[in-house]
Amino acid sequence: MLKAILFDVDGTLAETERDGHRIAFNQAFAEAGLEWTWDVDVYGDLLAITGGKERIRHFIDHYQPSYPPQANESTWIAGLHKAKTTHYLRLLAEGAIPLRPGVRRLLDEARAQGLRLAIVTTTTPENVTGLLEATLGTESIDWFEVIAAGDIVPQKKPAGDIYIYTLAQLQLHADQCLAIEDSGNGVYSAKAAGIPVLVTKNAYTHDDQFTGAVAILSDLGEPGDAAQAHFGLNPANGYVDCAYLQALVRSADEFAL
Ligand code: XBP
Ligand code: MG
Repeated sequence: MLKAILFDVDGTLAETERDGHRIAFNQAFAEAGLEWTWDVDVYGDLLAITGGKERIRHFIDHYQPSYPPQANESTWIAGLHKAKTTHYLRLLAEGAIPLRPGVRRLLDEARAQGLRLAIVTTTTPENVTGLLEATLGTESIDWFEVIAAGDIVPQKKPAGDIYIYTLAQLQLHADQCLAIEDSGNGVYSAKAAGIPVLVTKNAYTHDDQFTGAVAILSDLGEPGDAAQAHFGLNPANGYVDCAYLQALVRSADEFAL
C-alpha cells in the first residue's frame, strides 16, 4: 500500500537544468574570469555527472585538461559552486523556473489523501527551498517530511545512498513508497534502494536508460492535457493521480522493465 511519494527535484518538479542551473554555472564562470561557457549540448553531456561540484571537476578533467591545477582545487571548486548557487537562487526568486505540468495538482491531492511526501535530490538544499518558495510558497517546505539533498550522503545518485537515507528517515519500507524521477541516474538510485520508480522524461533525459522503471511517461499530465505513456501502465484519466500511483505500486513487479 503506497504510504509516501518521493520526489526528485531537477527535471522532475521543474525543468531547472537548461534555463536555470546551466545559466547560473555560466554566470559564475564569467564572474570568476573563466572563459568557460556550457552551451545546451555540452551541458546535456555533463548532466551524466550528478552534483554541481562533481560536474565542475569532471569538466576540468575531461574538457580542460590543460587547465592549471589550483592550489587546493576542492576549496576553489566549492567557492565557484557557491557563487553558482547564488546566481541560481536569484533566477528562482525571479520566477524563471515554473513547476512541470501536474506537480502542484498531484501534491495537493496527495496531501488531501494523507500520503507522506519527501524530496530526494542531488541538488544543494538551498536550491530545494528556493524552488519551493518561488513556486509554491514558503509554507510548502513543511509539506515534505524529509528533504534529502546534496552532500547529506557520501555518494550522490546513481548510488542508492540518498534514497536509503530517506527510507530510514521516513521509517518506511521500499515497497510502501514510490519515487518520481526524470533521469537514468535517478532511476538507478531509487532501484538501488528497492523503490519502484515512475519516470517523467524531459528533453535532456529523453534517451536515458530507465531499466527497472515501473512506468515511463512524458510528464504527470493535467485534465485536458494527457500525459503520453512510453512504457507501463497508462493513466486511466490521462494524468497521474494518487489512484494511478497506488496501481503502480500494487503492480510494480508486473510492469518493471
Ligand atoms: C540534479 C543534479 C544537480 C543539479 C545541479 O539533481 O544532478 O547536481 O544538476 O545542482 P536531481 P547543484 O535530479 O537529483 O534533483 O549544482 O546544486 O548540484
Ligand atoms: Mg532529476
